[in-house]
Amino acid sequence: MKKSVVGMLALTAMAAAMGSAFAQETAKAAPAMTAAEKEQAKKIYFERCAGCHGVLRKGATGKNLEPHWSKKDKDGNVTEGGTLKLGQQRLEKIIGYGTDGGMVNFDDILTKEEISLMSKYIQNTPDVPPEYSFKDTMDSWKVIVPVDQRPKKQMNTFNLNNMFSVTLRDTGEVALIDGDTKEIRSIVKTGYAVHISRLSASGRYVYVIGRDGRLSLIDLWMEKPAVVAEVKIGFDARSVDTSKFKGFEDKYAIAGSYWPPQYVIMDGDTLKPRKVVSTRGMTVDGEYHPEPRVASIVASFIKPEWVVNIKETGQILLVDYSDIENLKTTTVGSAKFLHDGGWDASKRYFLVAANASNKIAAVDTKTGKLAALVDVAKIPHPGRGANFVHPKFGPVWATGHLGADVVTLISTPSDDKKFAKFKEYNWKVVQEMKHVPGNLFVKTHPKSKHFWADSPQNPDKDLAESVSVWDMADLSKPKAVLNVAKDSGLPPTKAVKRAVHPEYSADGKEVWISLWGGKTDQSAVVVYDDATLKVKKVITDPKMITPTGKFNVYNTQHDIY
Ligand code: DHE
Repeated sequence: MKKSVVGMLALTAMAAAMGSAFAQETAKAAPAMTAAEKEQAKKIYFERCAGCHGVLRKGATGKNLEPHWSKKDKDGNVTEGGTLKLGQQRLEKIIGYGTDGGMVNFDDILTKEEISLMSKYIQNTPDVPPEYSFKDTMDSWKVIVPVDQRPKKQMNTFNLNNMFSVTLRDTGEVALIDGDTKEIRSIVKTGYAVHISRLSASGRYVYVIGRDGRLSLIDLWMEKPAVVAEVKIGFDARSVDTSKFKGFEDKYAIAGSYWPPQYVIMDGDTLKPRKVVSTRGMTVDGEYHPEPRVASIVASFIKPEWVVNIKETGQILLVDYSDIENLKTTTVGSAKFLHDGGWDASKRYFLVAANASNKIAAVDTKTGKLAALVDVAKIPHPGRGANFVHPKFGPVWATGHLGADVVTLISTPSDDKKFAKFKEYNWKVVQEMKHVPGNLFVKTHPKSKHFWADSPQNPDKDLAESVSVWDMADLSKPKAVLNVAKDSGLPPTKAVKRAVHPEYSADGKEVWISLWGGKTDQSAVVVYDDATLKVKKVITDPKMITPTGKFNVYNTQHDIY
């Protein structure tokens, strides 16, 4: 007993000494900042940096940004240092001009003073933001139109199947655009830098998640669709989906939070919080991680289950929602860092990018096991990916890459006898189609003969403003490159108008591309005829500010891609 008290005292003294040595080192080396400067930098960090580097700055898609971090080789020699080692000048250069490793340049987004401020900020020890409890979630919950006061049938004449929910990123809104007439039917206030929209199984409700964790529920049956319920599920979020298995249609919603690292299960028609589950725990390498963020979430059609992909741990969770009081979860280890993904054509396998490992993980939702870990080119970024039948290799799922000049085609299994001869290719990369780096999203449609890929993160302005289109019947034919900015007829601007996120109309005959311009520039959604690749309509409006993701109701409801 005595010994252990002495031991504890010794440990406490050691910790205090270490703590003060650490504090002295930080205080000595980290540039001083006023409280106002820290507040300003904290806001910029949340808005611009946390998505890739993490709130605690342990790194994911982006590098570790802790002041004292270091990477050692097998002989124990330090090969890379933290932000204190990099120092003010080097950090300013990295933030301003970007790196070959994939860090984008911020010299056209942040001022010189802001770049200097951020360089100072990241040499200081990261702040740990507060937690967010079930009670906090509950306190934020608002039902704006109670269920019994909502329409009993569709009160408008829109073809709801072909509505598009379009993210207006910088205004924190979504535009609901009629796919048939191309008219904006409603602009709805949602969360900050709104990220994605998903549909309820019935197609009636749209769920929109903002980066600030605000989840908005829109009722498409109203004469003018509007938000009927809201809840804040955390401080920083990216993903949402609904229960789609037979018998559970429109019953539940689930939203994933980046900070705090947790997911929230809610009632589907009111967003009443039902359960909060933390995702903190061990990585696939067996190390504890304090910030394992919830990346993509998708609802299974073959089981009452969500596939919840945890970025930092590389664990894929299969969350069974048939009894949420006694929640059962299967944990499938894959690789780091999980990001976005989509179903194969059979909707049995979910394929997700482990982007820092340059791998695609495929989980078999029928058996609840990992089906494959496929090595692919640098930084896969599929969006939801794209499925088609390759003339030589049968059913394939495609992913683009942020860091490589190819689109990768992976053979996927099928129970259809006519595809039995392609079994030998399953889970192999069967082809890499030549593209350009900086690709974020790929898309096709079961009724289309074309395959579309954007390249909005390419440093070349022309390429960032263009999309590429392949003829799937003959992939050896040169791809068509369409300059969407020029095709839009909008006046040229110094700021890049990034052509981003191809999305099909419900009938698979049109492809909608966002032109994501500067906040004060005129932006547009350009609609192409998929058969002729000619512009059919340029949807533009002073309110159309920074459009990015577009979610066609029917295709999103049924996961058609
Ligand atoms: Fe996204 C999907 C995270 C930046 C547009 N984005 C996703 C998903 C995740 C994610 C986890 C998958 C959600 C799902 O399926 O449940 N995105 C992140 C980031 O962490 C990141 C890299 C940095 C950040 O700070 O947010 C980031 N994303 C962007 C953008 O800058 C984009 C291009 C423009 C924008 O609107 O912000 C963007 N992300 C999108 C879109 C989807 C998406 C359009 C949905 C694709 C789909 O077809 O389903």
